[in-house]
Amino acid sequence: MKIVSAREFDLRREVEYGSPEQNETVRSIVKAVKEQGDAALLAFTERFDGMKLDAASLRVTQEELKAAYEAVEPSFVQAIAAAADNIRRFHVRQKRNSWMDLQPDGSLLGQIIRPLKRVGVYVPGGKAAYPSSVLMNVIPAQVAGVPEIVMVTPPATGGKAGIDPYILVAAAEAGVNEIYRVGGAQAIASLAYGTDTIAPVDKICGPGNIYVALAKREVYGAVDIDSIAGPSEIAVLADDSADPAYVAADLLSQAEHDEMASAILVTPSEGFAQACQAEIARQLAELPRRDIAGAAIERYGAIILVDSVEEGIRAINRLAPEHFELIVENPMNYLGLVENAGAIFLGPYSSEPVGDYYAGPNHIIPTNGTARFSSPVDVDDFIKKSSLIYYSKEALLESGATIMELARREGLEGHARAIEIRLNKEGKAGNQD
Ligand code: HSO
Ligand code: ZN
Repeated sequence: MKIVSAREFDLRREVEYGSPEQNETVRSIVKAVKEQGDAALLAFTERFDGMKLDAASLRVTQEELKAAYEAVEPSFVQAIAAAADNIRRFHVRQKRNSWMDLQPDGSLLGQIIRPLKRVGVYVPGGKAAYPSSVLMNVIPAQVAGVPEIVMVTPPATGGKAGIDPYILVAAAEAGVNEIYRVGGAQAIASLAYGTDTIAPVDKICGPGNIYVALAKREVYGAVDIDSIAGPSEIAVLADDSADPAYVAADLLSQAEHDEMASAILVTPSEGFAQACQAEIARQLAELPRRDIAGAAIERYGAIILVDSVEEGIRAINRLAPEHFELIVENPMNYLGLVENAGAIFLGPYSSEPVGDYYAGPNHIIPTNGTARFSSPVDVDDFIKKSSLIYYSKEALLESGATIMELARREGLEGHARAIEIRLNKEGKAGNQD
């Protein structure tokens, strides 16, 4: 990994919008499923996944879920359950309450919080099917109180044999048992518009390939969607107090996700920079996914030398990384300076995988500099709010004239009269008592 001097370093990468052909394909798949429902869904499943299914076999059965438990190690079930507990406990802290304020004049103002009714979670096929991501999507929705959570995943997530049992166990441990073996743009369309077999949802979340991403964009508006996550990022700010082997390992932990992943070290110490550089090379050579991690650090990796920890934090704020590890002496002293980072990991023992799997915070975190204005997935992503207004007669008589003035200023006489008609009647009635 190259060492560069302090300068503006931008970790932003190309966002994929798909080729015109891919966009066209997705549009036609979505349209066909919207119009023909199950028939189109089954035809696309046969064409793209090579699986000839009928409507009755789309849904994963209780027996399959049971078989999945038998196919995985008991220690995995325990590990998933322990992670789910931590994730649930963390997200429970985010719950909001509806509120109402009673005014002295008897009027009431408030916000009513309600969960979304039905949410669809997409789980991709192949190697990127992470059981941990199932928990990270499902648990905040559950904590929000979403009564119906449904999962879709391509029929051969686990290769020819069918759906990956680890995914099924993660779903079941999280409490999801409505699962359909459908994937790609056709799965997104069926969640958005519904078919005879799959009832439509209010929101679709979860990662997927370019076709899934384009399909989510296509159905947005008919349903809500989550933000489209980019490749993983880690930025570490470390000084001489850090262990270069730990820092190198943490950088590689994200680099192994994707050839487009980004791993950046920021340090005020040239000695540390060199030691870390050597460690990265040494550890990379031993890493099973060295091809992916190597490509990532080659393209999107850097070691940035800065004059001080404070300057390092300014560089981090410009990057706004998804994950930020601060491994310096007394990291707490600098926390207040950190403005832009999706998740902040403090000290030498808060290695990023602690957050990826276990600690409790969500691992779906804004990428590509978007931590400047957005937040990790949480319970708020699965609720909606209704405003509540109850005006008493007294309150309307008091403020009616002001409202009418604002309405007439906008040339909206009908608005003004809706108030006036009440003032005329009630005002007189009011004067009588
Ligand atoms: N670091 C990834 C999440 C993940 N890591 C899943 C392992 N499994 C993006 O935040
Ligand atoms: Zn990760």
